[in-house]
Amino acid sequence: EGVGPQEYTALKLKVLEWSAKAAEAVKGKLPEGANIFFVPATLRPETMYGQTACYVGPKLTYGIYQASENDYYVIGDRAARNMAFQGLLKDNGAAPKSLVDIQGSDCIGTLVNAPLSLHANGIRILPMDTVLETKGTGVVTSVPSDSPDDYATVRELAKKADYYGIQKEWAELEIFPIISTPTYGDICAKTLVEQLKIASPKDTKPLAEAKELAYKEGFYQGTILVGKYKGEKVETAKPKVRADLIAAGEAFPYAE
Ligand code: A2H
Repeated sequence: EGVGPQEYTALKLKVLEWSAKAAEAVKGKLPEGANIFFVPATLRPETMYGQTACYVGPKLTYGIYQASENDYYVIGDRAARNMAFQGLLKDNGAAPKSLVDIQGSDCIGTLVNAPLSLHANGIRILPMDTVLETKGTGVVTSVPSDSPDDYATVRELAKKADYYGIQKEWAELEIFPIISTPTYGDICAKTLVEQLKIASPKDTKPLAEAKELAYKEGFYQGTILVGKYKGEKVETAKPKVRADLIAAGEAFPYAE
């Protein structure tokens, strides 16, 4: 992508109910009353109304790091070092220590609360094989209405739920229209995945093209369909949604 630093929005998705394996892994290792958050990094905070799941790399290892008195973040090790460097953790030394290490696959099925999501009862942690350990926090929130990668992934997960070891309905939460675009309609990721005949999340080349098209169209032509900034252009609403999330303590700036 660009050459300058990426200014991400790191979103705090609070754990409501651990998967059985994760519950076992964290047992006795975190203080009573701790708030634990999965922390995806996003470039599209204005789409957060459309979150239907949150992805981890099933083969990646995550740590749980203390961020403040009561807040703990589930993130990759590399992200933890970056966050410490940016003063975002409790221990901001060169090698912050996790309280627990946990395999991505063990987190699958965990129920989390996603700020702004129209799915107010929570969304599930699901596997995404294409999550990179070297980008963001290693956690990716899923907005299948506006991200072709996310759309291709939920569709794959629903199709092969047994293979992925998930409940089919976790990948079939309703996809609400979040942004209206003149060229690709109100659920632009779906339109693009279909137009470019993308069959799976492994169709890297057409997915990269779809991503580029969706991003440009959404950012420059898109209008928000829901929430406080309904009717506004994405370009102007985006910084406002981000600022609101940060002011509410539901997100924080994260750069890399
Ligand atoms: B975006 P850039 Cl709606 N591995 O957030 C793979 N992908 C990752 C990642 C990782 N470790 N960390 C972040 N990402 C994704 C929303 C979104 C995103 C929408 C549309 C497009 C889009 C919801 N998913 O990204 O390479 C995250 O997905 C397309 C550019 O740093 C993050 O923003 O530019 C984006 O990639 C960051 O990608």
